[in-house]
Amino acid sequence: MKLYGHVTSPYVRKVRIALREKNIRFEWIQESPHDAGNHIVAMNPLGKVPVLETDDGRVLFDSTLLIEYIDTLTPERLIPEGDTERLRAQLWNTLGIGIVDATVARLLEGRRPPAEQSRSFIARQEDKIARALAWADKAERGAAYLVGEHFTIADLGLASALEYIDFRYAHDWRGTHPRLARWLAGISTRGSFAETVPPGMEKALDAPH
Ligand SMILES: N[C@@H](CCC(=O)N[C@@H](CS)C(=O)NCC(=O)O)C(=O)O
Repeated sequence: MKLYGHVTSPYVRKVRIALREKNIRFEWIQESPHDAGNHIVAMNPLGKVPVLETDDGRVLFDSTLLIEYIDTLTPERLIPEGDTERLRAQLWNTLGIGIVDATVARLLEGRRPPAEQSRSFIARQEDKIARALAWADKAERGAAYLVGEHFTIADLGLASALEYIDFRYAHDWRGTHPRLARWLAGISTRGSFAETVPPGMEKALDAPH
């Protein structure tokens, strides 16, 4: 199968982590929807990455759907099969998606010409991230994994979101959320995380917090 998307996209990274966790081989076509002449809009009318082309020629888009598809390809599931556990795990993943969405929105607003930037829009995104961190720190139960006894979509979604904060909105969230920081330190050592760190992110992760 072929995965389309650029290396710094947090949504693309989630899919790469899922593929690595499940030891699924794939060809990675490093294209951004912002590149001139890119193939993304021809495959995804929304013009976003990640996009996946399956071995039987289907084209799928959106990281959440791609992980759902990838999860069906091997028996060990990232998305728990029981209704209650799946709902709990997907709630954590949804929190992670919201953190990434807010961090991306904040980043893009900050890249507009200074005179066009909205300070209140940026503050709203920062408030969302702060509330999500507080929610996660309170709800986290102090175990290696957020749901059940294994690594799931909950861990993938939240840990990749927290590392994305370090990459694009570096601030001392660990000082105020030590439990969450401890949990993340464990997840970050996984091969799937260590091997998918985008260039420039290593420094952010190693920086003192
Ligand atoms: N909900 C989508 C979001 C994907 C997304 O926003 N990707 C960004 C890259 S980080 C993108 O392609 N942006 C281009 C655009 O919005 O025009 C997913 O989970 O895959």
